Amino acid sequence: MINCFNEALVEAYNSRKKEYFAKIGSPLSSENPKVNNVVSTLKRDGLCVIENYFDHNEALSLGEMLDTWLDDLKNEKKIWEETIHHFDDIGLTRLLNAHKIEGNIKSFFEDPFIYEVAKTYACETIESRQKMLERRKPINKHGPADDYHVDEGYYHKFKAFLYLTDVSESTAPFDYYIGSHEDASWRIPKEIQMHAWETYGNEATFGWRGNCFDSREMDEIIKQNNYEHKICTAKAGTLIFVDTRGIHKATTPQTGGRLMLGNYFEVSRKKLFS
Ligand SMILES: O=C(O)CCC(=O)C(=O)O
Ligand SMILES: [Fe+2]
Repeated sequence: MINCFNEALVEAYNSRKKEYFAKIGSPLSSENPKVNNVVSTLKRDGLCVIENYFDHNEALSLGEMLDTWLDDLKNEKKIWEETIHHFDDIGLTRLLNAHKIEGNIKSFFEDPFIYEVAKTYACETIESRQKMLERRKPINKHGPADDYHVDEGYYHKFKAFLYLTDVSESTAPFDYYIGSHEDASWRIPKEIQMHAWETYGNEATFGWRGNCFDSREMDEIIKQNNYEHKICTAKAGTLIFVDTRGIHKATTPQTGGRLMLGNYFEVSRKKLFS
């Protein structure tokens, strides 16, 4: 295994990070007060929850319709050339490029408010890179995202989730530590490990990307930083904006499933660095 803290590696990580922030450009300056309100909450907390963004009943019936549709597709591997990912062992179904579903779903993925928030919060070069319909069934199996992790170290990763079911503590709420998106000393070794993983690959780092936290690490980080724990229980129609560079996890559903749409934003590394 490579030594993550050798000087050359740390230097390469520092210069890549510097280059990233030099290249991404500035955030958009929005004139919309609603956008600016969301963005200031996001800057402070890393999370902003907007209840009733979609009408509750409409969101519920959309969720029910999609639930039946996904049941009908349970043996299909593809729909309109798109792969349907069935992770039956953890009760997870994912359909990428879900904007191809006409109507309210397509409009959610094209919603200019969401794009403006992403660009004002992060930078103008951030793009929607994944548009996902996701369902989690309550089969009581722990999934890989059910442990605390960050999606990225310093690379922007920003998500807009729309719940299409009422989400309680036992039906897979999104779980986040408020304020953990900010710079802090615990991030640095994680970022260096992720840099090593990206540079040398799985083999060199024994498959350990370094973005997850065990309970001992979590206890230490929470104690030192005093982050507030937020479990996002909310009704269907709730929109959640989140900077997933902060510490978060999914929750294993117990009593019922969860359906949601997720628009995932990133700055393309390929465009920046090649
Ligand atoms: O499904 C969830 O609640 C969150 C999953 C997650 O870790 C993510 O979207 O980054
Ligand atoms: Fe995540």
